[in-house]
Amino acid sequence: MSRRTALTVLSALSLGVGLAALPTQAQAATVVVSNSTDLSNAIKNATAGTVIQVRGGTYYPTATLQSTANGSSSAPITLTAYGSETVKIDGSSLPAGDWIFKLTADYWNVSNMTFQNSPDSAVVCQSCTGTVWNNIKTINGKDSGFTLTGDGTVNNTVKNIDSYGNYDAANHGENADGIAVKFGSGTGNLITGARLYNNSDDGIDFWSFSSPVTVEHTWSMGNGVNRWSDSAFAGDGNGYKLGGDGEVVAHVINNSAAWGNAGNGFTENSNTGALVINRTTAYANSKWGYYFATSSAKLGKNLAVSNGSGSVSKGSKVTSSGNNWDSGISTPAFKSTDASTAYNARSSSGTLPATTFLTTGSTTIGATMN
Ligand SMILES: [Ca+2]
Ligand SMILES: [Ca+2]
Repeated sequence: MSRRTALTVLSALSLGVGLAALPTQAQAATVVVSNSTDLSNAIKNATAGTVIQVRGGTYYPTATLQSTANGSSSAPITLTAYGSETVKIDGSSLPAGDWIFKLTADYWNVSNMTFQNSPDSAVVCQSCTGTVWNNIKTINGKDSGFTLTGDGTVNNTVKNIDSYGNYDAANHGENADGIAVKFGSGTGNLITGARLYNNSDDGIDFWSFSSPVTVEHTWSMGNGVNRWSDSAFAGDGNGYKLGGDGEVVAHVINNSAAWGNAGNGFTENSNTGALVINRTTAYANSKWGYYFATSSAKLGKNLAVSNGSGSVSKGSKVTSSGNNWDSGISTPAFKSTDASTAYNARSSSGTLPATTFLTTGSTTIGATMN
């Protein structure tokens, strides 16, 4: 070996040692953060397999937390609370009109944290594929709590979310929904185990989304009630607003409930598609329990009680079978009409709290409330 060759080998070795300490894209890195700057950077710099663990506390980012980096189905990017610590991301220090958290990305798993006091929408996932949201709260913001939007919104799961108290004062409450899946398309999106309540506009809104979304085990209540002494209040207050803007789409709602909303419990909102509404309960909504005037909805085994305008308004194209307004179907008695337990803390696994509210014990009609 010549002297020159030996030096080259030595140089390469020392370089190699230095490089080995740097993370590469192929390596999964766990990052633990405890301040807003580190949180922002960790989200910005995440790559497939990155796990971001956020220490307990309340964080006040001064710019939207955001990423366009994709995980993959085998190496998602994870953003979650550290251990069982309580994490709140608070939008109070953001400029007016900014969102707290925005992903334009695929395969993120976000869990166990609260996004609160946003000056606009709290969480927006734009053209996302394969994201999983579990045990998050989007609360007390100035537009919709949680939003999926854009074409290419595919196979996302929103599980065990609480979204409440959202109110867009600038528009007198006209727009702030609990969950908005709006202005976009893409299949395989699921909302399950959600509580959507006391928002100024609707609990769920699927305005101008052209692909079917599935909702199950979800409660939507108390939306569209003017809780802000807004003299020009303009919230709609539908529990489940299932269309709009000319879309014709067969959304599916299973085993879910709507109560105490200022508008309708469940409504097509001009969607003429073959919506499927199955084993749901509408109780004490101010307008109709079920309003499906122009769609070819299939309403099956639903239970409507004490809604202001009546149980159902349905057009000639609706298929209605086994609902308590259909002939020969009786109305089982509720075990409880006291909703207080429905607002209790969730189970340790994040599922809806146990309640007898609106349960009947029936195995054939209405939501099971779990
Ligand atoms: Ca509205
Ligand atoms: Ca709305």
